[in-house]
Amino acid sequence: MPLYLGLDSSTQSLTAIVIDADADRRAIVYETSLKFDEALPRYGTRHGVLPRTDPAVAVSPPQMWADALDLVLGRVAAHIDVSRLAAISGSAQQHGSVYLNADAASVLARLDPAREPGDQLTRVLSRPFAPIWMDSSTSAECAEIEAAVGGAAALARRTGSRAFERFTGPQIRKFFKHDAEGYAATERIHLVSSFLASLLAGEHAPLDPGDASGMNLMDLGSLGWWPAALDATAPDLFRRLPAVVPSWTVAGHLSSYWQTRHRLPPAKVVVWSGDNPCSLVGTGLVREGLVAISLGTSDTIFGWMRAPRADPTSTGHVFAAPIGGYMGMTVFKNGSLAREQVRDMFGLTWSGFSRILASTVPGNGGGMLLPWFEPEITPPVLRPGVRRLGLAANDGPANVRAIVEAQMIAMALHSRWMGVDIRTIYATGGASANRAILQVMADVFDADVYQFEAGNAACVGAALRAFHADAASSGHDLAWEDVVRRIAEPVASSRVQPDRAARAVYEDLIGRYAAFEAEALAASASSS
Ligand code: ADP
Ligand code: XUL
Repeated sequence: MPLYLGLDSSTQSLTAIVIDADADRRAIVYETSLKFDEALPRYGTRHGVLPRTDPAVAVSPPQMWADALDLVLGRVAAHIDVSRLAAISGSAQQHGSVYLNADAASVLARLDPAREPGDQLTRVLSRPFAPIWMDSSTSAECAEIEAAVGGAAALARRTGSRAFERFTGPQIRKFFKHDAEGYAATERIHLVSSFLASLLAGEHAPLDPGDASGMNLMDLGSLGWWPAALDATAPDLFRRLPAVVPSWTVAGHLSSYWQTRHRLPPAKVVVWSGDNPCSLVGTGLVREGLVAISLGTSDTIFGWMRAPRADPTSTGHVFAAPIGGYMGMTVFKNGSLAREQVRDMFGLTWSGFSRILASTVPGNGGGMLLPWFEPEITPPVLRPGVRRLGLAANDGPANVRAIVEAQMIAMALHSRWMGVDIRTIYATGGASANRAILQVMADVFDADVYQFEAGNAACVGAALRAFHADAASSGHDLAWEDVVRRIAEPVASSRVQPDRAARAVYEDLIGRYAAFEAEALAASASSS
């Protein structure tokens, strides 16, 4: 029976999950993961990002992602019966872009299997590093693009989002403005997802509409490029972009490089998507009215939507969903790394952090903080800085509770636009292993929270997308409810229930937090 491989190239790590999709034996049969910083120290990244002097700039080396793929595929080949591997798909951190020159097509097709891929790709990069989703250096380009298409609301109506600094269109514009020669030498601009799919297939791969929605370039209605947005971004952009194809398209087959290097079969390479669209599948959110929260490097809250519903507050996004239809999402940059900062400030381990959460009281006696260690996406904060109210900066326990409460309250406030009455939350991402954090989530949202067997729903979603696409390519249109069964289902016994006594506390605190946040935003607007 066939096996399906899902890969997830995230900010900090690369994960592989193999599933056996047989109806009777359906299960995850192999999982492996590596951290970029630890497995590939020669690239010098910290948390997957190159050292930063300007907090607004965040870039990573594309060769590192390629070498990670090589290491992980080597492990997969050593642990599974490769003759059963039918199809591979992937998930990647969204928005990041890789710029390739005219030699890329021939180099991708003829990589030397005796050597690692990263080094061989250096000569095809027309921009040495890839700007990633943590970059917030393109405010000028955002304003220019919005002005050229008739304003932020017009851009949001067509593409699903107003211009955001990390979105690929503004990043492309910045490259064109600051390095016109590099732009001229660029033959193809890939997202991380289509770059890695191209590497697997040995030829330029297309994009799926889910990940293409994170560019400020795609028309959500037609699922094709919106000419006005392309014109507003950079000249002659259309020919540099991959085609946008349905998420279940088979882009090619594993190239001879991988067949020789790791003795893998010519398995189908299914178009990759972004990590959040893949997480929608991996948490089984294939119907309306449910939400998932991913606590990864970024914290995100998202749910499936039948029809696109714009966020009147302009903080959220509407993306095409990889199962058809749409997804609403709100993204926070100060997620896991902000929690880690507080953990490290007070010399704690995660279990110490959890014990504090369990032994401090909801509401923190009114003490609050705004968790803006880094420039924030939601709400938009370009000049970072943690603000505290009724909270001493050196009070470890109170700061631990305050950061998690702030993050959960911000998520509750800024997801209201989705119009979902949240009774149940599916939790995923690295920090979803922490039940003390999930208890604060349950209390703030007054909702039940569930965990999954595999903490990485994006990777599970990629494997399930490979399964679905393999069937679709042989004429079997599987229902998504059937695709996700028994793999993307929450663990029933993992339920974390809200504490009823916390309800009144949080009703009050959410209002006070909203006022505190609004005041801080107004103060920073008036000082700039
Ligand atoms: P990404 O996919 O964005 O690279 P992950 O979903 O793998 O990130 O999450 C990684 C993060 O998970 C780490 O930065 C770490 O802070 C967090 N994490 C891991 N274990 C725990 C834990 N027990 N409690 C809280 N956070 C945790
Ligand atoms: C989504 C976003 C992040 C990245 C990294 O819009 O910026 O969630 O996908 O995970």
